[in-house]
Amino acid sequence: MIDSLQTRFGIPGSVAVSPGKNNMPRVTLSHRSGASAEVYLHGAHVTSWRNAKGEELLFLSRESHWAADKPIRGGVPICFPQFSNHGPMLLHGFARISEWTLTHTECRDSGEVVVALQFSDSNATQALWPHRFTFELRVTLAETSLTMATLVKNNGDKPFDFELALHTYFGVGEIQRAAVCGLKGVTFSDSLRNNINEVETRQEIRFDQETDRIYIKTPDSILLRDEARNRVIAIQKSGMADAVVWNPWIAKSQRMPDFGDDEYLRMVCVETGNMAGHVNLAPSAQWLGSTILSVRPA
Ligand code: TA6
Repeated sequence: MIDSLQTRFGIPGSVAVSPGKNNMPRVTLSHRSGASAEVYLHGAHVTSWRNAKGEELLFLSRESHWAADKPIRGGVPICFPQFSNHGPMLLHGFARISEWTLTHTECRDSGEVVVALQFSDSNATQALWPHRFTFELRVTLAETSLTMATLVKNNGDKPFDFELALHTYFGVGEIQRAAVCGLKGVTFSDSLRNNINEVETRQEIRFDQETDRIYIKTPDSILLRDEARNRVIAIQKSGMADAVVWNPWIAKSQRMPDFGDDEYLRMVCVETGNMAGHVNLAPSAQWLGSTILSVRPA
């Protein structure tokens, strides 16, 4: 199957389909600058984004599962049609543990490298969520940016509500020298304090304890400062209302079997999507949302 995908979708020097961890199908995007990215068909899961120097910008746990029935720990899990435990489904919904279909690859004259994957309803999803849908993820790699565009289509004859998140795990040099900026004045729901709402007062959110907050209707531009590595990652969302900031810190890290006890020191999640409220999609309608990650020296 991987060989036939490579034959159909491979582009010499730009796109390769090959066996990844545990022989799971993986698409590797290579930009002429030296930047690269990897996307698994399992969950349409972006597992790597490297800058032109080959430095990894995302976090991937050394303890991650690589199994058909489990999410990959790290990179960019896709949460859909439910975020967290906001409904009756398994945590974060079924999209991230489903097998997606590779539908398109492209290397543009500008040098950008593109891969698109699709996921539609099945008997299995209908049993969990009785709606007909198509979800497309389009990943575009440029020299200093990675764009993830999501499209959800309602293929049925009745409206449905969904939540969606790009649950991005960023790598940082040292968590004590990392800061998330741009959320001052935004109302957040604190998942660690019975979901109470408060207003963020800090211009720079820094980390010295478990942090798990859904920021509601945030500005579209958020910054992650990685002081230890002297770099800034700009997070620019569009069509996505909310953001989550999460670091598990010590105790939760120890409770997660697919996460190293010390790995909280080198990661932070800044997630984008609609997690504080549902998107309602009418029959035949489609919803578009995207997030552009770009990296620059601090
Ligand atoms: O986005 C934050 C969060 O909801 C945390 O509460 C934590 O559960 C995290 O997602 C990871 O979820 P997972 O199911 O991947 O362990």
